[in-house]
Amino acid sequence: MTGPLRLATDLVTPCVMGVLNVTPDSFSDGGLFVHPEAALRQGATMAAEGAAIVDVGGESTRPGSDPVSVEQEIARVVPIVEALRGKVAARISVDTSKAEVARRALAAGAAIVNDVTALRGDPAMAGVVTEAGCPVCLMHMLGAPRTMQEDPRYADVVDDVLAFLEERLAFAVAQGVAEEQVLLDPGIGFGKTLEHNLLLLRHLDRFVALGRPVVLGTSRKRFLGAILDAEPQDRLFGTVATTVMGALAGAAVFRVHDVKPNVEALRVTEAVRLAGDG
Ligand code: 9MG
Repeated sequence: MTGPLRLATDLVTPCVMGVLNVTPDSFSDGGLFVHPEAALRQGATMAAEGAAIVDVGGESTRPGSDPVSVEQEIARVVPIVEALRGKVAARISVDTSKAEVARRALAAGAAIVNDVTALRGDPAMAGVVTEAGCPVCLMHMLGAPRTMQEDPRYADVVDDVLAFLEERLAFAVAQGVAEEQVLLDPGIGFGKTLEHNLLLLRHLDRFVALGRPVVLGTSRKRFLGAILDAEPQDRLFGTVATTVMGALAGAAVFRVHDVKPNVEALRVTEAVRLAGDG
């Protein structure tokens, strides 16, 4: 695969983005994949199970987490991107809000930037994305990971998150990012109560109507634990339920830890959704 990834032709059918946290402290898999061999094995497994994208992140964004330095994040992420590049049959995205981390990861072979701050975290990030001509995911978050779950409030969560994403899309385009390269994400769990998350999922079709591919990240998240009274490793069936609902609403990319069950759920959902279309 050469040249920048073009979203318009590459990410049109729903696909899975596998989560590869190379952090010691992520909420459900912290510490498991910090070594390049373990990360490479996990990336290869996720690709073999059908992940179109492997999302490599070196800073935890779980509620209450502390930021890490640019140097530390580069030291975690870049060797893993290099280890995966050309060896796994999936695109690599870099989960970062730091421009220098994104720049180094793109140079090492990443093809997509997943920025949970939607270009608000680092004023240089839009330039890095524009320069690379790569896809970028802009996600909604209220506040910062450290404090975002402390009494989040909205006038109307769906209207507010929609307005935010429209504003960030316009900002990105004004900064030179091609509109066709932008993905949008309502940011499930990022400064949201259980009710907020449920309303965003129920009204996901309104995000799809913005006209850009929608990324959905529900995997093993706390709101599923609240509904199911289950620990992260026991939230798979709840995650799969949201993948199916998301696909029916028209979401494009499903960011998950458990690739195979979600890929299979998507394949069945798509088969039914397209039945009779020839
Ligand atoms: C890094 N990260 C954690 N959760 C996420 C989500 O829901 N969406 C995106 N785009 N990234 C996420």
